[in-house]
Amino acid sequence: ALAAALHLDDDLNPLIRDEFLRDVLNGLSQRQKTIPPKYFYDAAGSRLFDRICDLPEYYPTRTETKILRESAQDIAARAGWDVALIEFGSGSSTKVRILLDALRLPAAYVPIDICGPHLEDAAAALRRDYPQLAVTAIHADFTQEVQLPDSIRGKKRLGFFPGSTIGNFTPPEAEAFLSKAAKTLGAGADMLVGVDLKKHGAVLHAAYNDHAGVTAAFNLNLLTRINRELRGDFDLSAFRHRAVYNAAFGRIEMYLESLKPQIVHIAGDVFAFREGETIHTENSYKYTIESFHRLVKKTGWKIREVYVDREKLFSVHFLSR
Ligand code: AVJ
Repeated sequence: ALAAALHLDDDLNPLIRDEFLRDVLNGLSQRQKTIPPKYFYDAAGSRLFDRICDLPEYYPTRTETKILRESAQDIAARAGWDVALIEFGSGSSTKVRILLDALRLPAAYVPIDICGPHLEDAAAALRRDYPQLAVTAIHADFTQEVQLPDSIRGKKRLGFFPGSTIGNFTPPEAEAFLSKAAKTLGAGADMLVGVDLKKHGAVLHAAYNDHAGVTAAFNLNLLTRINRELRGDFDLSAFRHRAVYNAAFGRIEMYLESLKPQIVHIAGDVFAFREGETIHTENSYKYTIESFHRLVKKTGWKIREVYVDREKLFSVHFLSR
């Protein structure tokens, strides 16, 4: 209620808005124009992402959900009693319910998300469905330093980073994030990380080029957001969504491609696009179990268990400090 009264949404949170402007002006001044994927998640973008998760081509969500259901008891036994569950990039907080149902008297749930309105809605729904659970929502960009609430001081922590959100980081960034999370969560903490696995390029291509065009709408919504929040004048019909699998880098790359030579204004600045010129909007790295474990070994975490579906599409890793 306080957050709603203060209008703590992305459009009006001055810290996040200033950084958005800086990152967009900076990113569009590079030779390869680029905008960080965290800016996809305004209220409309968060809703579009929820629709992506339900697409027939987008296998990660339903596969990870199945893995979590099948491993929930094992996860709960490893995590123990009275843990504080902290989720990085919690979105609609759907998957965490599988853990909350299996964990032994969880002490608290701390969802962290960059999208204020989506976070508050998800937190309210959880408070309704889990009245015994202390839910402390943190509206923040988890790629920056996040201060955990005093209410979970002294509690054993379980970090939750599902969905292969870690794939948005380059491998060195992923390593740095895991090292920082180890420090934030503290001694004795555990962490569950969902990681998408390398597979046939055609399966990956289909997952990011869905027939219904939801991924295209999600990508293009970034331009709508710039138009609204940063006084931009992007013509949405003059750009198209592109997603390709770069096998050499082991990653899906998403772009917005200019369909003609054109000039765009943002907050008084001018940007020229050639026909075919792109804005790089997202990387989504894919790992093998071995390559992810090599990365984890360079951080403060030990690998306790890995849960995988039968088809080896997706993996969930249980890490301990
Ligand atoms: C939220 C980063 C895991 O990379 O699959 C889905 C985002 N982009 N479709 C992903 C996304 C296009 C998603 N992550």
